Amino acid sequence: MKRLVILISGRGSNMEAIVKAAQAEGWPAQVAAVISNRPDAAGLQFAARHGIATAVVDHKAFASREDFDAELARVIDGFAPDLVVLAGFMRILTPGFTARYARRMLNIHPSLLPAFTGLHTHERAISMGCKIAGVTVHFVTAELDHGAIVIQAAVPVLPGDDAKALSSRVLAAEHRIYPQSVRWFVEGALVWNGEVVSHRDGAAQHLFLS
Ligand code: NHR
Ligand code: GAR
Repeated sequence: MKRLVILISGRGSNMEAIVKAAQAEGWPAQVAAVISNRPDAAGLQFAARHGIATAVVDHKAFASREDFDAELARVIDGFAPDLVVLAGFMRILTPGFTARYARRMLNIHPSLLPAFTGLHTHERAISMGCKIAGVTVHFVTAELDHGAIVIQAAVPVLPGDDAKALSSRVLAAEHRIYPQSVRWFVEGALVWNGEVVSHRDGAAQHLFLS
């Protein structure tokens, strides 16, 4: 059994999608813990209700990002994960932390990378007049939103969309591609060619939703 630790900061709907898919599809994996940097993250309650260990490492209690990341790593390592999953986790991680989990930490970012790294992706895509938006699952490296891409999903930007409407269309895609990406990792189906990740059997690493 592979062990997963999922990091959240809020609602946790991607974490929920992964927990449910792992159970329903009988993955060779278990969610060992859900960890939040915010004590009030709603997703902690879902995890606790499902018998998953939870922990809070409150970034406000630390004087520096290095101190926060050191404690976060100590708590994560207590659960001995094979994979760390960032699911709406909202703190930028230091290079020491990303190096520790190199090639075993995934993130979901709500844009079609390399467009719109960072925050407020939906507002920015709409204000740029983008006609297609989407979401990317990628491995985490020191450079924000730049690691190897596992799956991308595209959705239309429709006339009259605001950030809320676009984000809910993108979120439906997130709930499909994040469980799929984690499943591929735990099955050992992802292969590295230099800095690029592909699926062992050539499965489609894209999804188009209308
Ligand atoms: N850290 C590294 N080094 N590399 C990545 O690719 C990371 C990362 C940490 C988080 C997720 C993320 C995203 O998908 C992520 C990827 C937060 C911020 C941010 O600016 C940026 C990117 C991401 C998450 N955070 C503010 C900060 O000062 C706080 C914002 C808040 O609390 O609301 O850390 O885009
Ligand atoms: C998701 O849309 C995720 O892509 C995004 O935050 C939301 C979290 O939702 N992540 C980022 O913006 C990272 N900067 P969730 O807590 O319900 O999974």
